[in-house]
Amino acid sequence: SNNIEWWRKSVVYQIYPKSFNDTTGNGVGDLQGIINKLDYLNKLGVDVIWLTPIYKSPQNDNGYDISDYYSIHKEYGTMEDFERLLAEAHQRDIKVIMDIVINHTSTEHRWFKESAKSKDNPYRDFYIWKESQDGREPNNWKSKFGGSAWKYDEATEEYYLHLFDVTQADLNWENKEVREQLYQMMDFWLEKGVDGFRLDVINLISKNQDFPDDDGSVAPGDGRKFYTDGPRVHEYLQEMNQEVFSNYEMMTVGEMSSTDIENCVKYTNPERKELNMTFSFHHLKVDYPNGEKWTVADFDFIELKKILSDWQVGMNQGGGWNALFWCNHDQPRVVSRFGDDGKYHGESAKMLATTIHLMQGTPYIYQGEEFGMTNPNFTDISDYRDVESLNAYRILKSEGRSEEEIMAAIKAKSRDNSRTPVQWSSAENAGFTTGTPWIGVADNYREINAKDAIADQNSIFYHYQRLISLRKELDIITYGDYQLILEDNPDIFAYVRSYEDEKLLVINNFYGKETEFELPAELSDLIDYNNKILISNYDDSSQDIQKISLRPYESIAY
Ligand code: TEU
Repeated sequence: SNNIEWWRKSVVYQIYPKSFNDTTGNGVGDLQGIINKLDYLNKLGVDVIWLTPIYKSPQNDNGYDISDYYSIHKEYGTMEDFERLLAEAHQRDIKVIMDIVINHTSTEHRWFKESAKSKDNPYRDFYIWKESQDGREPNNWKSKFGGSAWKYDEATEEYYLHLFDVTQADLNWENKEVREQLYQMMDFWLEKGVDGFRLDVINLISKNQDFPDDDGSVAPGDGRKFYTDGPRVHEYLQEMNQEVFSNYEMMTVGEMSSTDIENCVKYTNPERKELNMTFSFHHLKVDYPNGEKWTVADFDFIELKKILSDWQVGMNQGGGWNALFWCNHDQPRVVSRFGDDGKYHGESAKMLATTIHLMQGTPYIYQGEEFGMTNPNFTDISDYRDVESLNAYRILKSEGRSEEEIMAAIKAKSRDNSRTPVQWSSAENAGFTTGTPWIGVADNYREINAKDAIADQNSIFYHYQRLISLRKELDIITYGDYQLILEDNPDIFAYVRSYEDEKLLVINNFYGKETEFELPAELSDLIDYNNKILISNYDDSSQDIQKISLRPYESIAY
């Protein structure tokens, strides 16, 4: 496209292929299944699809454990299927970005198998091996999936580092040969015509080479402060940009675990030639009391508004660029988490969509979010598949937590909440498969599915379609300044965008009860019958009335 920064006006649709659409009856989604839904995505109006990893993998972490970067995981199809998907998407002017996981590989990868053979194997330094310290792990760092971040290897009597699952060994980015091999791999996919990358936990690739113990003085004391936004991370990204990205008109989005605004400005300010945008997660930890994920808690709404607004202002002032999102394959479904998946299902899903889609950044829609998919009603640990959740169950049990307390926490927080099969219709298995799905279908698929959403002009689907078209139509959404208003109001999330002589007022009742408000004096003229309502979630909101109250979950943008 002629506009080299096409991604500033794009909306990205995230596909988790395993749960998207199965055309072979093996209960697992596949690439042909994605091709069959491209017209549906075109109707929604998205510009880019992001595929989570489709490479060969033992699937211990559903593809984030890659054993061969150059081949397609057999259950998803073949390289020919992928090339056909790419061509079919491009025919519809839909771009395709791939998920690139280069902080670690599967321990099934041939590099790791070589590396583990002996201390003097040429691939030994592709990974991070350390001797034990007084018979114990090299340091006290913790894996994000529980337990120590170090695994002892009997054969060579050393430990290897794994920040995630024990089958996901961290690559040694200090080793230039590793970096060269990874850049070649990225070129391979870009030469095929891929339009960009989502880079998995890319801010973890540079570790403090002293590998010091974490003295726990800064919570969480799990060692993350020694590898998050690490000493050489910006150097590596600038090298990656120089070696690979700069040769293509492409888009890059970095997934930043933990991180902060200052680093994300550095990652995304175009002058630094690193990435185009970043995902950060602080707004998705407002229901983690004291940072503890496996605890059921209401979310802190004031904190949610503050974090999202600080990132809007901080990134804008620094010349950075946010990826905007409520959910992905690691997060619960947003309508169940921050909205109401019962009485006000439609109103709250639309309100949440408006809240984030009229901010500055590139919005991401997670498969099924566009018609309001909810968390499933799983009741037993045997319903779950996610390695993080299954590890948590085992660890919390060993810590003596009761079964019902553990299951309540897993039901609220598990990554499987967003990994149930996309609900295409009210047919068996929600039209996802003619076989047995690899994970259960949410039992509300007869009421909540894409087919019924398409047939209902008032559905959540058409609300997303409208938001996507507004982003193309109005420069104020892409380029306008952002200011949070009514910041202390415990029910309303309201902000004003300003651009040239225009204002865009977005005002959302986040809760299921009527609420009153009064705009600051300098903004009171913003709400009058002169203004055009751009989008609302009650179909009678267009009444020319002076607005001083909002109905349950009511959302209006002027
Ligand atoms: O996620 C990394 C990440 O930050 C989350 O997994 C988070 O650490 C975890 O949910 C604990 O709260 C990326 C991928 O999105 C995720 O699916 C992978 O499991 C992970 O990296 C390892 O590749």
